[in-house]
Amino acid sequence: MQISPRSALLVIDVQNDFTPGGQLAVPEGDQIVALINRLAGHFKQVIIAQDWHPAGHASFASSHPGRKPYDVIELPYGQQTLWPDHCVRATPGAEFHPELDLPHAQLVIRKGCNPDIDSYSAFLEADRTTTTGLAGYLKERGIDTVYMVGLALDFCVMFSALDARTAGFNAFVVLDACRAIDLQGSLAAAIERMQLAGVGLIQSNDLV
Ligand code: VGL
Ligand code: ZN
Repeated sequence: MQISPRSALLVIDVQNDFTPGGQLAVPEGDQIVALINRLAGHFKQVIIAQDWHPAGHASFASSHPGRKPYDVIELPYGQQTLWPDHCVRATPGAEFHPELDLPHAQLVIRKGCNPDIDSYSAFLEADRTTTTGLAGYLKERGIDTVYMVGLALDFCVMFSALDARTAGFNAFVVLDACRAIDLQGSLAAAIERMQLAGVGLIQSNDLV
């Protein structure tokens, strides 16, 4: 599989809080970092997504008295899984994993910045209308294909991949460069949703 010059690599949420020792650690989340660094060397365009919440964010269980992490509640925009406090902006947990090494990345897109709205996707917030501007950035740069890697496969990677398809991009997820949270079957459900949406599910050795 050739990487066309009109491709971008989108590196999603490889942050301390999502790796072992963090507040919302994804199992083996640190084990993809070296592979992501290596893959990124094959792309001219690298974009990094960073979960970046204000303290007291609506997705935190601690913001809802009587609720605990992993409860699901109804917010004005729909169902919201509640999480431990994580990726609070400008804290060490929100920093990139120390071994992530992407010196040629040109854009860091921060998401989940709105205190009242979560954003798993790097394209659209959970109200499904507020855009991050990423689709416009990619289109203005002539990019038609997005490869996605990072954390978590069944949340931020999946929603970014689905939204990339909706925005008209070819979308691929490099499965061995991702890890999942897997809450109540969420990994299997994510794979099925991505397949139905025409997201290509590949392995890194299909690419390099
Ligand atoms: C994520 C839960 C909450 C992710 C972000 O990066 O997949 N998951 N915030
Ligand atoms: Zn988050």
